Amino acid sequence: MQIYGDDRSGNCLKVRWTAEHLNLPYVWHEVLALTGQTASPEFRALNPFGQVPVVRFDDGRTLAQSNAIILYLAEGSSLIPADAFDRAKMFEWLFWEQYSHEVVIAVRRAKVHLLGQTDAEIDPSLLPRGQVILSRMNEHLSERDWFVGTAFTLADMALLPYTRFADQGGFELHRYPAIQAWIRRCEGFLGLPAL
Ligand SMILES: N[C@@H](CCC(=O)N[C@@H](CS)C(=O)NCC(=O)O)C(=O)O
Repeated sequence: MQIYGDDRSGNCLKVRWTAEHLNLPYVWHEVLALTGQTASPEFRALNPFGQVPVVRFDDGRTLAQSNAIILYLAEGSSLIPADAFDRAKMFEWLFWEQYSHEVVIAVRRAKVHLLGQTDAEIDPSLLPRGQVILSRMNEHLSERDWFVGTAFTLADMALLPYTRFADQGGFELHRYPAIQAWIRRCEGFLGLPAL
């Protein structure tokens, strides 16, 4: 399988880490977002929406949207709970990640860290909205080790990369000790070096 992704992107890292964890062989093609590379006709042929990550399988079929990709790769594995309710809770976090978390935490981090924008250029609502999001996660993780059930699932996989990068967006992770402990647990589970 060919993975087209940008290693600075949390959406892309989810896909890489899922493939790594499941020992799925892949070739990584680095495509830099925010530089126009995703707008080339060659890339648009892979993903007409012009976004990474996108995966091309050996039979030529392609799949975009990070959470759709990790769900497909992890089908039948322990990363997806067998219990229907736990599986639905995992989906609850996956949808929340894309609709509420990524659009705040990842967007502010991209503006600060990747685009070098100043506070004056950035939507001022992103910082307080992100703080509410991180507080909500910290509260949830104060009572449990993983987002769903008693084991690492795709809910953790999806929420990990941009949460781990949150400091780069001006969010102070030291204010959220349960999140920090969860990040260390995830790094241990996935074999990632600490940032
Ligand atoms: N919902 C999509 C979002 C993908 C996305 O926003 N990708 C960004 C990079 S993280 C991108 O490729 N943007 C196009 C560009 O900036 O060139 C997913 O989860 O895969």
